[in-house]
Amino acid sequence: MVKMTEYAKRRKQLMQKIGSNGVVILAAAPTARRNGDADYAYRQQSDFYYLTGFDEPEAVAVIAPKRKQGEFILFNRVRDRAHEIWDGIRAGQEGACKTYGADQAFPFADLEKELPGILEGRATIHYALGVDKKFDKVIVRAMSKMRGKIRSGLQAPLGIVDIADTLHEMRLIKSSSEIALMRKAAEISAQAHIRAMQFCKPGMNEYQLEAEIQHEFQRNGARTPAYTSIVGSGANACILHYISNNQPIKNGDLVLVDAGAEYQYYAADITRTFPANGRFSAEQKAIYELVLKSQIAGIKAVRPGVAWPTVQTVIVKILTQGLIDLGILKGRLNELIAKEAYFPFYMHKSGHWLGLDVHDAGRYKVDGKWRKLQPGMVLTVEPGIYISADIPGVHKRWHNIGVRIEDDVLVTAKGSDVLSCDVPKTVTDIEALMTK
Ligand SMILES: [Mn+2]
Repeated sequence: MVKMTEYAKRRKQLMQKIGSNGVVILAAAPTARRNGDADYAYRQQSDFYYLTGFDEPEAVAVIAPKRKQGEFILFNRVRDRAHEIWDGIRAGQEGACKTYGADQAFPFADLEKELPGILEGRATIHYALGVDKKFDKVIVRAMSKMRGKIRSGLQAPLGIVDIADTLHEMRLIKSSSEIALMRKAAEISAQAHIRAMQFCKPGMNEYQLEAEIQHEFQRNGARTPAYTSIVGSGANACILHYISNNQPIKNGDLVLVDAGAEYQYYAADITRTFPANGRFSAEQKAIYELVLKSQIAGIKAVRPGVAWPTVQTVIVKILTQGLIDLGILKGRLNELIAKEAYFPFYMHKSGHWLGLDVHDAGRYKVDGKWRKLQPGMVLTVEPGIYISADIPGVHKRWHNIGVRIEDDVLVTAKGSDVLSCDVPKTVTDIEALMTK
């Protein structure tokens, strides 16, 4: 659990970053209607949650440093018995202050009335423009309303600054309580992958394996996956974002499972690839061990001070050399790397930041330069090789072998810590687990 005091600390830190003439405005995620009057389960917007811990819809958080009436202002739903009977208890304005530490709370309906007054005298609004189009208009209306009153001495904000410059830089470095939650999310996800390997049998459908994964997530308190699980067998393993998960798993197929739980808002993102029948064929094993070798080397490259793309460079070199050794690519290593000959087989990056979002906030380049890794960052390392049958010039014994291996890696002072290390990934360990 992240304590309320930590949210307050984050707001303090953010206020120091933006200075006393800035103001932060965050809108809660809208509720998503599934159909008729049935909603999807509500999930708060990650920036909003990171600063408030508040998980109700129809809310706006404003953080205004040095504001006399209070620096943390929450606009949220009023308590209303009729709605609460149907949808559950609301914090209301009293709860916003008592439970969530707001200095001031207003009914959500008062937002447009109160906002210009709060923005007065602030030079810059720190805001994620373009994410919530409807709310963008609220901000623009408040700003133009204030501009109309400039002649009467009112000071209107001059501009909008992307929240990525401030808040997202904070989100990139995880606190110890965040790391604990991410470790838990990874542990639950690891158990789900182990269960998938144990339950997998040729003749099952992909969705049945997905159900085993979901079962393990949910019984451990992770109600939803952090993203739609990918369970792709045979040729489907070569489709990067395959989520249909509705084909029968055939004997001799490889199964690629990319699935991670969301636990108390934090994501895990793990991929494993295993043989449907528990035994790798010679070709599957060759590709698998190549991907694994590159993944282990990629993880080894993760440590403070290393530029983020170094991980990719390490992976690309090993994969390209391996494809030469297997006779799939022909030519000299450096030339093949230079012309990206590996690209038809490995067409994505080495990974991404991980946190409240599966593709988490934080820039990859700062001032035009690739970012260097720092302790507290969490990133995925996920090389793959995908040999679809339509790549020209590849012998058909390699066809439809799709392998990706992905782990969640925390950068530590000394190097790294693999949060998702509980899932087996060597050929021997996977075969042992599956044929037990
Ligand atoms: Mn990933």
